[in-house]
Amino acid sequence: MHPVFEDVRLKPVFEKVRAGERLNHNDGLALYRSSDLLALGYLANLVRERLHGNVTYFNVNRHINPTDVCVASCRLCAFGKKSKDPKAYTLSLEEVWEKAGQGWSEAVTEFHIVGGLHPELTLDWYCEMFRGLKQRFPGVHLKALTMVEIGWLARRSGLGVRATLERLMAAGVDSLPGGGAEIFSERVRRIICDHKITGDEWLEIAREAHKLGLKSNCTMLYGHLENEEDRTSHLLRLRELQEETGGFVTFIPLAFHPANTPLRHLPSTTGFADLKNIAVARLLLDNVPHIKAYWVMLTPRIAQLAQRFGADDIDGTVVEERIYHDAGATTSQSLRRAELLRLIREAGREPVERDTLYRPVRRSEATFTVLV
Ligand code: V47
Repeated sequence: MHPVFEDVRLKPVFEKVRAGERLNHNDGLALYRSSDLLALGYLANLVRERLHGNVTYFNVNRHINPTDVCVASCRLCAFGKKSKDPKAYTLSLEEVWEKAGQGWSEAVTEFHIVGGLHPELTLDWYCEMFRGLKQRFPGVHLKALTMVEIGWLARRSGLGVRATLERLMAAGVDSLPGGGAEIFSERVRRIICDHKITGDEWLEIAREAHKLGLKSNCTMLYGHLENEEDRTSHLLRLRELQEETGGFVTFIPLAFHPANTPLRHLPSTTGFADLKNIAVARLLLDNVPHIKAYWVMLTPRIAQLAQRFGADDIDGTVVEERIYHDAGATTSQSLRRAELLRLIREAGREPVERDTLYRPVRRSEATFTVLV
């Protein structure tokens, strides 16, 4: 069947996608510059179905943010606070362990743990937190600390990146989330996150982690000051590292939420841009297995549509979310398992509950009844 493309410039891209050929920088630009969203969706869906058939993955996870105190003052962020700010918080180890257990059931297979760059919390403190979590919840996967936090702890401890990662792994960290990559363009980074590690450093820490056998996710923040060139280059740099290490599991495009940030004058992203970013990511990142439509950031409605525009994952139950809600997100903080199933099924996809590394999770009837 030949699709009808309104945008004839997409024809050569279509031929490549049909033949399973790798797309290049100019193809990426052509995709980003096209308004033929249905054609982009058609192409991305072709690739998505080749890789994952009709399945959409989700998981039952809990986010934990131990502290919002952060030495960096990134203009993109509404979450980080200075330690003197009366609204800032830092959980004690006991509080982290207690939070992890709140609402805990057999169901949770992952804790997603990220926070600010705290001026005083040490690598030992984090290791104790992870050991304590593993002791209390031995079956739960710890997806914890972004490359930015790893870089910060490596600097503070004086151990360097490799030894820091080794310590964290020994304490129980099982994989790394994809946050903090933002956009690799240094021109844009200077404005939105000038206190953070550079794009090169983010990639170097990911490389080190992958070399040690630690899998990670990767992200791109869009909808602020970046342009099509920046987005295309960002995706191709991730693809290049993936060729070398094979360590990225999932890519998550993150829509910028301007509320309560110093960039609050910028408009929010549109549904059109959100779906386009999902589709282009699926087409350019041909070596990253999964594309996640993170419902907290996109809204459940767009995350559901994304399952027909290249995404094969919708994230999970989340339970408590702070980073996007501090930046004005109006979505709920948690979705029940039953609601995730409904979103996926109504999109004509087959829901598969997964663990962090995409192994299917089998539930006994008893657990299932509790969850639904
Ligand atoms: O690192 C911060 C971004 C990230 C804002 O790996 C903002 O499975 C938009 O990385 N507007 C955190 N974005 C979220 C994240 C993530 C989420 C879900 C799953 C996974 C995964 C990773 O959010 C931050 C930063 O890049 N961010 N502030 C803001 N105002």
